[in-house]
Amino acid sequence: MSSTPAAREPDDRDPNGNSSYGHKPFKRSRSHFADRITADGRDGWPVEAGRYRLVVSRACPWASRALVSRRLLGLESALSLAVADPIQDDRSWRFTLDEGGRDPVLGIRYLSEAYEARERDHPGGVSVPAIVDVPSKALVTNDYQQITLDLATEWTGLHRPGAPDLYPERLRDEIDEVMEGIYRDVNNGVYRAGFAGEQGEYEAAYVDVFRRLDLVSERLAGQRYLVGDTLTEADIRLFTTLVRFDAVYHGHFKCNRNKLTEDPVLWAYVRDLYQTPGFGDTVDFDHIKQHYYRVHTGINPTGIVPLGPDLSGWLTPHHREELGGRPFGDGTPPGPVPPGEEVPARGKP
Ligand SMILES: N[C@@H](CCC(=O)N[C@@H](CS)C(=O)NCC(=O)O)C(=O)O
Repeated sequence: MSSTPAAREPDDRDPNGNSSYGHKPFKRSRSHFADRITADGRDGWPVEAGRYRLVVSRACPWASRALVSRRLLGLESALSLAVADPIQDDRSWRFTLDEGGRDPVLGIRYLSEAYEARERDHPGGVSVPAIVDVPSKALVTNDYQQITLDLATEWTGLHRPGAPDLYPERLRDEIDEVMEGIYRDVNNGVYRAGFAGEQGEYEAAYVDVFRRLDLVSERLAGQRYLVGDTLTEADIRLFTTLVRFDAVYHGHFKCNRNKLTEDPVLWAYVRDLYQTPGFGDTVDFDHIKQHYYRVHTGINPTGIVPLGPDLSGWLTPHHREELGGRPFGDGTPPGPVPPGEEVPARGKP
């Protein structure tokens, strides 16, 4: 098995991903815990079925990448899932959706307990996605840029039969290049706009967001997926921002030149992905809206959560199959969502 080089790390990352008010530009710093779970276990964390627990919030775009990858690759039984309450309190992500307010596998009430088990008084915030070692209940990694690449390339021994190759070796340079621009201007660009502390900073981010979306829209006008003719990591990373666009980035983050539904190419593209097993079945629009509008009180002081947008369009025909493309390459779509992991009706169109 070939080993994956560490992902190129953007230089502007922040452990919290959230708050940067005032006049300091929004910055993301590097992940603090960047150990990797690999086939050869070189960081001390070998890939092993049942050993690790993926902790996510369905609200979070970075965590949602891992949710989609895990489904597409069929890793649900090998890597169990904990879903945090979309509303953090002053101790951050908590398991109040679970009975007794405790994660049933780790037995903890707060994700911070796993961070503390790994490193007492660790600097930096508590963020999702996080992968926790079940036997020691200690955090292994919160490196959201690397987690999905490792699921695709290091966890292959546990992939389902028919799993797609989400990071094919021959396309890696192109995938990395496309993802770099999308990360800077779109994935992180919407945050730079939303958390801007001054007018110029906001305007620069807004311009970056829509310039990149225009480029991506042009690229996707004639091809079904971002790179090659199958789904790749690049599509996953674009999807998790696009699926949130009209619900939170357009209003709450002021990325409002147009709604996604007003760009016929991107709207059809994101619907195509949403309707592909493994993508839409991980998305909870209720968690997304509750988190952004209630947690970011600096930009939405009333905490009022909007009722819209109307979600009924998400299931309408997209006609993208007319562009060709083979979503899963020589593989097959994933099976149904495992029992207990279904998104509740109020989070779906
Ligand atoms: N902080 C992560 C990126 C992921 C991230 O920013 N996640 C957000 C949620 S979307 C988070 O957990 N923020 C901490 C908080 O809100 O308390 C990293 O830099 O590695």
